[in-house]
Amino acid sequence: MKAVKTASGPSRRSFLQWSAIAGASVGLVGCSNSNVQYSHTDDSGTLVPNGTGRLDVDKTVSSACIVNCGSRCPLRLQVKDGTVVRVLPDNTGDETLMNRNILACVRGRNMRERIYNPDRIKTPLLRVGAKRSDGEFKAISWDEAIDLIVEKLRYTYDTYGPEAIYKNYGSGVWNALVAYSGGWHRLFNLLGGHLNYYGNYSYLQISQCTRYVYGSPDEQISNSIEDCIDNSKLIVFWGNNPLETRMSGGGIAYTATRAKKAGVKIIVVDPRYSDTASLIADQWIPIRPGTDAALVAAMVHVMLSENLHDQAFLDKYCIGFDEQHMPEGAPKNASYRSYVEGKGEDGIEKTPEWAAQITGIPADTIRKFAREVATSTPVNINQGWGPQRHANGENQANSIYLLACVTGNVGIPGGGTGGRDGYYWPLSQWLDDGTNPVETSISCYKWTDAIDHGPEMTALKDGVHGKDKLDVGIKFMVVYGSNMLSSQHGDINRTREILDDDTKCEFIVGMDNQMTASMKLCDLVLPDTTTAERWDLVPSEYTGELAYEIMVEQAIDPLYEARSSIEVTTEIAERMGIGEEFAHGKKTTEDWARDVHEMTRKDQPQFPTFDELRDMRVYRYNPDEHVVPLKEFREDPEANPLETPSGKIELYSSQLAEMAKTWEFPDPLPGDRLTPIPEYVPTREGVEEARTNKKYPLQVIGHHYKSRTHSTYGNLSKNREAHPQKAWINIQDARKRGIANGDQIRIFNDRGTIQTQAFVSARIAPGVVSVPQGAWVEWDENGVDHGGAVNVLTSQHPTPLSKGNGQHTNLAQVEKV
Ligand SMILES: Nc1nc2c(c(=O)[nH]1)N[C@H]1C(S)=C(S)[C@@H](COP(=O)(O)OP(=O)(O)OC[C@H]3O[C@@H](n4cnc5c(=O)[nH]c(N)nc54)[C@H](O)[C@@H]3O)O[C@H]1N2
Ligand SMILES: Nc1nc2c(c(=O)[nH]1)N[C@H]1C(S)=C(S)[C@@H](COP(=O)(O)OP(=O)(O)OC[C@H]3O[C@@H](n4cnc5c(=O)[nH]c(N)nc54)[C@H](O)[C@@H]3O)O[C@H]1N2
Ligand code: SF4
Ligand SMILES: [Mo]
Repeated sequence: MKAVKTASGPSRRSFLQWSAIAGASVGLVGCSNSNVQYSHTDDSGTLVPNGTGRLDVDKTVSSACIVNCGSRCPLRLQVKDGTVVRVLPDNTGDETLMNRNILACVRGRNMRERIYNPDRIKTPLLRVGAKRSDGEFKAISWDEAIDLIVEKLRYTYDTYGPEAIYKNYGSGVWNALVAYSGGWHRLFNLLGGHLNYYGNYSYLQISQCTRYVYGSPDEQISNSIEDCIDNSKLIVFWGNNPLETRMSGGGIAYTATRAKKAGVKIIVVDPRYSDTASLIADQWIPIRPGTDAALVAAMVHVMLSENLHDQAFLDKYCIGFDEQHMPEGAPKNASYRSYVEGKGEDGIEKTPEWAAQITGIPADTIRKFAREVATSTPVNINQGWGPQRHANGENQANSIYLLACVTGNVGIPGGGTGGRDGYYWPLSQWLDDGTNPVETSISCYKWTDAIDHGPEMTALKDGVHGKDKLDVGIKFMVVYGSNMLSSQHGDINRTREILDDDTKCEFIVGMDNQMTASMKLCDLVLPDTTTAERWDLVPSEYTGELAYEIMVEQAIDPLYEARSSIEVTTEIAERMGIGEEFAHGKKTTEDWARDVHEMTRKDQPQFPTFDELRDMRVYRYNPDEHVVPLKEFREDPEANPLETPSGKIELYSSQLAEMAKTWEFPDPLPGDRLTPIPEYVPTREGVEEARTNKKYPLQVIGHHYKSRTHSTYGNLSKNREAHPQKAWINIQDARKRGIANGDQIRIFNDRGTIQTQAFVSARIAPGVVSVPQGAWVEWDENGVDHGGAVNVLTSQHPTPLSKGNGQHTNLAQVEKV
C-alpha cells in the first residue's frame, strides 16, 4: 500500500541504526541497540523485540505525537477492550535514508501515560476562588460551560469590540491540521474578529530581523542536512542542539548523525556541551550567552586580516559590507567592515583579544575557528534559535547570517544561508480559519502588557502593528493547547499578579487535557480529548527533506467528559446563530478531518483519498532535489532579486537605520536600541552586568530538554525518572558555593526563586547556569517553586526590534539549600 516517491539517488547512503541517539536517551519503553529494535516490555517488564510481542489486541490504529517538538511522529496505538494498551513506532518505511521509519522518541512512546494520567481534566470546571491564583473550581456541565462562553463572548463584543478578544499563543496542538486552531479563530472571525499576534516564541527575533537582511518575511532557512550529507565539508551547529530538539527518527538528530558518519566535520558553538556536542561533534566552542555577535565580528576580523573572506561574493550579492558598497544616504564609516576595523562610531577594533574577554573563548581558538570556517567551503553554518532568544537576539541572528555571506556560502550545495537547516514545506491545507476583519496585532510576547495596560501600547514604542495604538486591552482570552499563563511565558510571578486582577482580563477560558498550572489560572476550564480520542491529520515539518502526512484515527472513546475543541466551537457557533456558516453541517472530528483533507486534495490531486490514507497510515512525498535556498539568487541575482530595497543581501540596512531614529524606547535598559549592522550590543543582564553584579553574577539560560516538549510530558513519572529536572552549573561556580553534584540548590533573582537539583559539570561554561525550560511549577507556601521552572526567573522586557522573548537572558544567584 505504500506510495513512495523518494529522492534517493546514487549518493544516498544506507540505513543507520537509531542507536546513537536512542542510546543517549533510553530509559523508557521503546529503545533500540545496534542489532535489535525493541518496542515494548512484556508483562514481566522484559523488553520484547519488535514484531514478536503478544498481539492479542482488538485493533491497531494510526495516530501521532503532535506536540510541538518540531518533529512529527506516527504512532501505532494498539487497543484492547477500548483501552490503548501499547504504543508502537512507525513501520511504514524501510531502511533507506529517504524512506526511513519516522521513529518516535521516548516521549511519544510514553503516550499512554499522558492519555491515562491522573492530571487529565475530567469535566468542565468553573472558578470559585476569590482570586484566580487560589485555583479553586467546581465541576459544571458542558451545557452550563457553553452558555457561559456564549454570554461572555456577546458581552465582550458588545462592550469592548473585537480587539478585546484574544487567543493566546499555544503550541501544544500545533501540529495537527484540525486541532491546531480547534476552531477558535474561525469562530472569532465569523463573530467580528479578534486581536492578532505576530511571531512565535520559537523564533520571534529571527523572524522579524531577517527581512532587513534577506528580505524574507520569516527566518531564512538554509540548506537541508540531506544536502550537507552529500556536499558539506563542515557543519557548524551554532546554538543548535538537534540531538535533543529534533529527536524524531524523521528529524535532524537522525540526519545530523548521518552527516557525521559520512565524514562531515561538525563544530558546536554553545554555552553547553550539549547532546549534539557530546554525541556527534569534533569540537565544542563554549561561549558566554548573548555574545555571538562579538565572536562573529572577531572572526571577520581574522578573515579580513588574512584575506580569507569572499570579496567577490560580497561585491556581487551584498551591500553594506564595506564603504565601497553602501546604500545611498548611509553615513561614512557605517559599514560592517569599518565596525570591525575600529573605524566606526565606537572606535574599537574587533580583534580576537577583544572578543575573547566578552565571549570567554580564547583568542587563539577564535582565530583557528575563523580560519576553519573560511577555508572549509562549502560550510553549513546552522544556527538554532537559542542565540536569537536573547535580549540582543536580532543582532545575534543577523550576525550569524552575515558570517555565511562573508564566507560566500549562500545558495550553493553544501553551503547555507546561516539560518537553520532547511526542510521541504508540506503541501497540506489547514483548517480554514477564515479572515479576520481586525488587522491590529501585537507581538506574541506582549499579551501580558496588553492585558495590563493595552491602551497605552503604541506602534513606535511597543511594536503594535496595523494601528498607531491599541484602544482596548485584552478582556476575553482563550488559552488552548498552551501553558503560557504559568509555565512558558516570561516572569511567572508578574503574570500571575496581572491575571489576579480580573478587572483587567475579565474572562479566561482554558482548554487542555491536563490540569496544568495555566489551567488553574483560568475562569473556565474545558476538558479536551487527547489525540488518541479524535480524528485528525498531521503533516511533516522540521524533518528536512522527508515530507509526509500522517493519518490520525480515533483509537478510543473520549475519556471522562472530554470533548474535542472543534466539536465544542461548532456547538458555540450554533448557539450564537452562525452554525451553518461555521460548520456547513460538519459535527464530528472525523467530518472536519475529511473536509480538510479534501481541501488539500483540491490543490494536490496526487494525494491519496482519506480512506486510502487510512490504509497507508503515512503518505510520503519527498522532493526530488536537495533543499538549497537562494539558489536562484546565487545563479542570477539580477533576474531573481531579494525582497530587500536593494534586491541584494543587506548587511547594512537603511530601513533599520531609519527605524533607529523613530522608534521610542522610554525607560530603556541596556541593549534597547536598533542598529543598521549586526554589531555586538551589550544588554540588560548580559555578560558585562554578570561580571559587575555582585548580587546576581550568573547568566541563566534554559535549554529545551529531552524529558519534555516544553511542559508537555513534564508530568509523566517515566519521563521524570529518565530525565529529572536538574540545573546545569559549572564545577568552578559550584565549588565557590559549596555545591556538590545532586545537591538541592536555590536559584533566585528579583523576579523569583526556584529550587532544584544541581548538575555540577564541566559541560557548561563558567558563569552560566542552564535550567531546562518547561518544568511544571510546584509552589511552596513561601512562593518558592520546587518544580524548577526557569520562567520564574525570566523577564518580560521585550527585545528591541521584534518586541520578543529574550528568555535566555537572565541574571541570578545560586546557593546551596
Ligand atoms: N524560558 C523559556 N521559556 C520558553 C522557551 C525557552 O526556550 N525558554 N521556549 C519558548 C518556545 S520556543 C515555545 S514554542 C513555547 C511553548 O509554550 P507552549 O505552547 O505553552 O508549550 P507547552 O508547554 O508544551 O504547552 C502546550 C500545552 O498544550 C497542551 N496540549 C497537548 N495536547 C493537547 C491537546 O490535544 N489539546 C489541548 N487542548 N491541549 C493540549 C499540553 O498539555 C500543554 O499544557 O515556550 C516558550 N517558553
Ligand atoms: N526535547 C525537546 N525538543 C524540542 C523542544 C523541547 O521543549 N524539548 N521544543 C521545540 C521547540 S517549540 C523549539 S522552538 C525548538 C527550540 O530549539 P532551540 O531554540 O534551538 O533550542 P534551545 O535549547 O533554546 O537552544 C539551542 C541551544 O542554544 C544554546 N544557547 C543558548 N543561548 C545561546 C547563545 O547565546 N549562543 C549560543 N551559541 N548558543 C546558545 C543552548 O544551550 C542550546 O543548546 O526545539 C523544539 N524541540
Ligand atoms: S516528542 Fe517529537 S520526536 Fe518525540 S515522538 Fe513526539 S513528535 Fe516525535
Ligand atoms: Mo518553540
